[in-house]
Amino acid sequence: MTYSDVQGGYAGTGNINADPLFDDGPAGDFHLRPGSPCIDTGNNSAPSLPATDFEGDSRILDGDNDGVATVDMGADEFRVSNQAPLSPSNVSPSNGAMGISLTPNLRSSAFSDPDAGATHAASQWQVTKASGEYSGLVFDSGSDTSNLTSITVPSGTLTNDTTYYWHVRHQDNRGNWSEWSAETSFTTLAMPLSVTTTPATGISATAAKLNGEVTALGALDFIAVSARGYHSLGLRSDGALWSWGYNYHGQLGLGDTTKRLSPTQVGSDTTWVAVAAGYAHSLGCAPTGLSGPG
Ligand SMILES: [Ca+2]
Ligand SMILES: [Ca+2]
Ligand SMILES: [Ca+2]
Ligand SMILES: [Ca+2]
Repeated sequence: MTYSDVQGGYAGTGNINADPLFDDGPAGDFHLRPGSPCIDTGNNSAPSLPATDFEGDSRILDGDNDGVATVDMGADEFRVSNQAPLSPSNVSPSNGAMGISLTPNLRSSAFSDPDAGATHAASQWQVTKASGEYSGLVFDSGSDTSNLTSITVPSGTLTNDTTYYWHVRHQDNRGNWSEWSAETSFTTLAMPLSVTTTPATGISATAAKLNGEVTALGALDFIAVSARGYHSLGLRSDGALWSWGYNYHGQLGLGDTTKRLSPTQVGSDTTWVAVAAGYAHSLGCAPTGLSGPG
């Protein structure tokens, strides 16, 4: 006798002595349970191996999900269950998060599957603008075999100051999809209140860098802005005029030629009603007429 599970043990190749983990042995149910030592431990080249087990399951099946089909010991050929993975959950961004970038990294919980040996084969990610409405999608990764538990939404997909809803599902190595995760939402960054000029032909790298350095516009309540090449002007709702940027020609109207990386008020007048920035000069309009700060 070989390749058998014998209580008390028995000499011979492949024989084992272990609880075979029958479903209900005393009641005559000799189905193997998951984890039984009889699964995939038989001998495929045993003489007169039947094509099916006692209940018609074909022999030989891969019962331990390792990719190699090996016959089981005993009357039963264990058939691996083929259940869907557990529904993942949305990990980040956290639900309701604000100020999220336009290329957020979406992250799901880890893959989990009730079947022994199951592995994570693919995920699918979907982003929508309408809660619970996934027919008109903003983004759909499709069946994605590389971004399994996180994905970065590609640039050009999302827009500023918008609330998005998303969900994700996991697929196991047997092709089963989980249920979709419970939807969560996030809101993208508000549109930054900065004036970015499209650099004209010939604009220097210094000017482009300066545009990138300018900060701190958020607190000012500009009702009109004008920008040209190297500098910008902002008109506040109270009639005050502010300028920032490059100042080689004194175009900021501040009485010097020092560049400003954040808005600086031009004088103390609060009578400005319109502004226009030139290439190397600025014009402001007050009710009394035209005046040039720089
Ligand atoms: Ca196997
Ligand atoms: Ca087997
Ligand atoms: Ca069976
Ligand atoms: Ca499974």
